[in-house]
Amino acid sequence: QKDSQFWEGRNTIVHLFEWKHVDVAAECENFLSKKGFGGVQVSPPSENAVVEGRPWWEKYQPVSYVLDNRAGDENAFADMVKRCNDVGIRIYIDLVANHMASSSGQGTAGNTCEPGSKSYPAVSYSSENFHPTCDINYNDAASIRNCELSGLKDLDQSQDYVRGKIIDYLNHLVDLGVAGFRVDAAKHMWPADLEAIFGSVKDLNTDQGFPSGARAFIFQEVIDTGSDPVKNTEYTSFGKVCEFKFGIDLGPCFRGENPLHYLKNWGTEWGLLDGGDTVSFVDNHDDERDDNTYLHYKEAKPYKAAIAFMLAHPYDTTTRILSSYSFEGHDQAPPSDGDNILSPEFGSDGSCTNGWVCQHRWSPIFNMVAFRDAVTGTDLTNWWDNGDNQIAFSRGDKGFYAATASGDINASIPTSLPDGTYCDIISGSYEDGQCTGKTLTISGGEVNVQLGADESEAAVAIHVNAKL
Ligand code: LM2
Ligand code: CA
Repeated sequence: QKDSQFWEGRNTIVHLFEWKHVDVAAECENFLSKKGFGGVQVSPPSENAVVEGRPWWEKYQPVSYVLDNRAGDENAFADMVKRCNDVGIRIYIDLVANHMASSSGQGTAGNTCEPGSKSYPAVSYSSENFHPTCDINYNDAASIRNCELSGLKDLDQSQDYVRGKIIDYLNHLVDLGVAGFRVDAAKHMWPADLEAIFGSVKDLNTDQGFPSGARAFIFQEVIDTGSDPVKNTEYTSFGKVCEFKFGIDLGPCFRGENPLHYLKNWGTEWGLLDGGDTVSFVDNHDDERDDNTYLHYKEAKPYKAAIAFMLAHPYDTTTRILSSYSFEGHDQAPPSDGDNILSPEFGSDGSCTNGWVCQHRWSPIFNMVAFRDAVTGTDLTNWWDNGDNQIAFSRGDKGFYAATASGDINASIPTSLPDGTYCDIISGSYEDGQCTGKTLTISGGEVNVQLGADESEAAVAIHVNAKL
């Protein structure tokens, strides 16, 4: 179903890509719960193939549904979910159910598999549980569902036996307190099979704070950019879908390749699905590696302004932020010491140091999560643009955002926020009644905006909870 199960007054899922369970647990307690986040997407937690060089993508090659891989074992997983739920942070796992490993040998929990003969005894799956091997033809919907994605052995989810194994895995996760599932490669599975599987998963665990009768949040990876025979709308009757057009269209605007003022009617008029059916994001773990249309951490200035726009905008959706590690090539492993993934370390300013980028700890990003909480329930008002690459808007009487992708903004812009002096939470933070960044003044119903194109940030944002 489509309810994220966030605590009231919380928003946004952060994907703590490749983080260990023990570190996620600490982050829920020390940071995410204090900054207003709603939940965490964790990398696939079940046993995966061990691939030479330990690339991140070995986690997309399941060997079994035993909870034990480089992120931690079942005890660590259970402890993480409990500690996060206790402070109001929901955990969503990345569910790899389309396929099983193509790499042979021992998996991370010590079980073996033989992809050549499609044998995964620890589940157990054998060759009759898989579709016959074939290469995907992307012009044909049946081939997209029944053939092998990158040569990974393709499970037949129409079989009751296969459904039962996946349902058992999901029920176990629900018992441990998870709130939902990011569905990997959903486009490569039949919607009717997924609907049957998710419909059979038990209600969320009331011992971990979920209301009685609450159902798992489903958000599915269906890459639909318009040209494909598989439509994301085939999947929206029983869950949400990840809206890839969001980042594809937003990236060029903030990079200065498409005038920002076109964002005036951002949302369904741009061809995005209704926000009630989507999870929005500026980049994900695949796009930051493989697709330069999307903005990502290496283009930090427009990236931060675009994420701030996403979090300021009322397009009604579940927002998601990627938190990743610095890398050069597609295959680069997470920060590690031999076979062990390293825990993130933090500098005195709270930023991560040892290879982890930690976008969620960048102040313009986490401050905008607080902005989104502060403006809940308001509409977009007072749209302003200069006919080109400068925009601004208010969220009723609660918040205001402005950005430039070229040229300096020197303007007095009408707003419904009360007169006064506010802290710009993009250039600094509001802490103990003080502002560490720029301040903006509103008088006579107009906010005076000075934002130079050569400043280190491309946006400003103020809200009622950061008023001086
Ligand atoms: C996804 N969504 O549908 C994930 O978001 C994406 O990260 C996964 O690919 C993909 N589906 C499969 O779950 C990653 C990675 C690939 C990697 C696969 C499987 O981007 O590079 O493929 O996981 O580990 C690797 C090799 C590839 C090889 C394949 C099978 O890179 O060259 O294909 O394993 O051996 C022959
Ligand atoms: Ca498939």
